[in-house]
Amino acid sequence: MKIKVINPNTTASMTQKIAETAIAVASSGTEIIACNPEMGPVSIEGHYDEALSVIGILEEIKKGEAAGIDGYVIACFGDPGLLAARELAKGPVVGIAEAAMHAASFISTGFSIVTTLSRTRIIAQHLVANYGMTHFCRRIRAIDLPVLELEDENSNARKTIFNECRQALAEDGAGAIVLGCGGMADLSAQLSQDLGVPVIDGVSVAVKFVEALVSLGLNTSKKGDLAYPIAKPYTGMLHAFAFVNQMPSD
Ligand code: 2AL
Repeated sequence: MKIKVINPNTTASMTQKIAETAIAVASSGTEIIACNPEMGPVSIEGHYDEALSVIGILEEIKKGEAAGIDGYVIACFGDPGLLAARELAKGPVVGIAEAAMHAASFISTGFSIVTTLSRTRIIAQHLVANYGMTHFCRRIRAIDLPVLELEDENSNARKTIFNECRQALAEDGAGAIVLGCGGMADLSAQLSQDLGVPVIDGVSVAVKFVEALVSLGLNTSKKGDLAYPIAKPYTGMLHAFAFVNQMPSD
């Protein structure tokens, strides 16, 4: 099967890191196609970045549908454009935040999220509520480092994340940690080992969830609100985004 893993920001080094993580967990019969949009923010650190990233994500989904992709991962912790992507896609689309939170709820009774900038905590908070995870999420913590610091080998991001996770375990009553950024995808194994609790990277679990759904023949429901978008003209710069070709439904 073919799974397209979309890094919603346009930083190629982060896309590469996400690709390596996805390939490492994928089954032998799974082809991972990792990409980032051509246009959009270099990092997603707020509502504005998130809103503008969605156009590029949808372009990648549209290209994926033409290329026969079986399922998608949206690899940014805000799960930007998730429902819009599901409208466009035949197969399953899974966001890394929903994947990580659901996985954490299977293996602990409470988790803490460790994310990047404080201003993005509200995005995670909205998702926790939306996904029915209020019962499980103990606390949303921020390390207050910009997303692109995670790409800098010389930054102290790793140490800062480790310390925040340790504090979460000491103070929050959490049994697991959810990493709150796609750029943290390479850190979960080492952190799990060092901290002695499950530290969950959403990229890995989202790939495995998509594999499970595709292999069970479970596609996005095309009944109701996730049906293909309504064909109508789009004006101005968004002219090319009008949905014109009704995808074959089954
Ligand atoms: C993210 C993420 O996962 N990728 C990105 O650019 N911004 N979210 C976050 N909270 O740091």
